[in-house]
Amino acid sequence: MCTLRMVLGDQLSLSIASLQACDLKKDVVFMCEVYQEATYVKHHKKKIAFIFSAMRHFAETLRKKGYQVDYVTLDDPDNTGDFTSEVARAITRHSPHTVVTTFPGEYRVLSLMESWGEKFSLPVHILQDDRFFCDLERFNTWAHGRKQLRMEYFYREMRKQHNILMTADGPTGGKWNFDSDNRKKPPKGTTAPDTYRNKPDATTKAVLKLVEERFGDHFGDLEPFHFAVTRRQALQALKQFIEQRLNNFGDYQDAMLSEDPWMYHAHIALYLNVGLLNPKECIDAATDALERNLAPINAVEGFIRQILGWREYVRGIYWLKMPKYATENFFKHDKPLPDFFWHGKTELNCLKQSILNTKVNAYAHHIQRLMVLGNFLLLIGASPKAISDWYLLVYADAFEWVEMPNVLGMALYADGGILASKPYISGGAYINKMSNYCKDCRYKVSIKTGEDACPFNYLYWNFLLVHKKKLEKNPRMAMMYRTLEKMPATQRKAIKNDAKKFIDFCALD
Ligand code: DLZ
Ligand code: SF4
Repeated sequence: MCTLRMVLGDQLSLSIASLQACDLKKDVVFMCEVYQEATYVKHHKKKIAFIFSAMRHFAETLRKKGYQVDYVTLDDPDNTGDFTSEVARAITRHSPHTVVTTFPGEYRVLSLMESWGEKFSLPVHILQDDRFFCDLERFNTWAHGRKQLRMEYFYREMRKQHNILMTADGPTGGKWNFDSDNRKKPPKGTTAPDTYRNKPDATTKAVLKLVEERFGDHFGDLEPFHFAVTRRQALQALKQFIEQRLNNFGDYQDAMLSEDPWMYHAHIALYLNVGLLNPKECIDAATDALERNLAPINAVEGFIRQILGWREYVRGIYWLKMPKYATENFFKHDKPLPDFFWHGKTELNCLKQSILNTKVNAYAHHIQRLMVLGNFLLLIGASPKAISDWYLLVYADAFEWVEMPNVLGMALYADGGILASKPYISGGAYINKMSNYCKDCRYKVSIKTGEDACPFNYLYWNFLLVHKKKLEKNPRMAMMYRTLEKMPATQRKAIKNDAKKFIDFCALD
């Protein structure tokens, strides 16, 4: 009798726990493309194609290495469409004595796995996912008894524990964090070296056809499709970033340009999150670039903080706080998403650019996601659940463990401050400072109220007025409330009127 070893679509690593004790002669590796996973939120077409193609390539790699792989494709006529019934069919085919899985990236999938033992009268082992620097027990120990769970302190512990960017005297370069160097505006005419582009092979072409046929009504452009779908290609994408863009990654990390959706960012989160790359090799590549003087410390530290600090930290928060975290709604917001989030036809140029980038690429960089899209949705009072679902489905790198704390905690402050020390809100001036969007916008960023005013301006002050009770005691908000106090009553009234009109208009759109 064999062991059935399950590998999910975001577990495409040869070192994944469920494969670690595999008996090549006896055991069966089980993978399945299922309708329910692609549609419980209607994922971006490009994201589905990426996952299916990467899964098929991974199955092929396993076969070449001698594994016995049972792979169910989406168009298999017997495919029942969900994990539980596909595992049931696989058990009928192979009569295993045990099912082995790796801890998944979603609470919903963990609950399914936990029901299988009883359902199938078989032992089901859910092994820890050891592809992270910090296991969940270690995170919980760090979090235990702390009033505030700030990423910065967690990150410093990770740096020390794993001896990354450390010298005998302390952090490399004398500081833990070089973010203050990372907010430069790119000089006119800046063009960053292009992102990695891979040509679809026959496997990917078959997947693209399948996705168009079965998920044609989902959000997003399927083609051009140029993501890496194998480990070899993902390593190439990492190398290209390290050699061509890392040097400027820090300086222009927060900059947004209409003509360049990719900028100097890495665009490797999707590969890390499905397991084609592992976090350690990405960090090693960056420290190596620092040692070879290919990139400065502010770039290397900023990149490493995302992987060693932020990524590990949000995963810890997700598993510590679920399932309650999914329902957090500190501001009691309940508005639907404006329709233009699905097509990008809006006169607010910053939103138009960020949504269209998302639609074409299943990608937008972090400051578009945070300062433009998240900021706007928070200011208009859209429902955190609707927003979280949107982010989960539109971005190729979004899996719930990483998406949910970023959206509910960081972008929306829906958790009331577990993750962030204050809501991340801004008026138009900051968007203007970091982008070239405003010069081509129908609205005027310098005007505060009225027909031509940038909506971010009055929405920002309106938000502070509406949520005064919840926010005025926060010391980091004190300055804004002092400014608000000094505002003439007529101006406050104009702000409220403009905001109401605009928010009503968004609901109609
Ligand atoms: C996101 C996704 C999609 C679109 N399709 C599949 C699939 O067909 N098979 C699969 O194993 N996983 C898929 N995933 C990922 C899951 O929805 C889910 O996020 C992870 O299994 C959690 O670890
Ligand atoms: Fe966005 Fe306002 Fe600038 Fe227009 S003026 S692009 S709405 S920030």
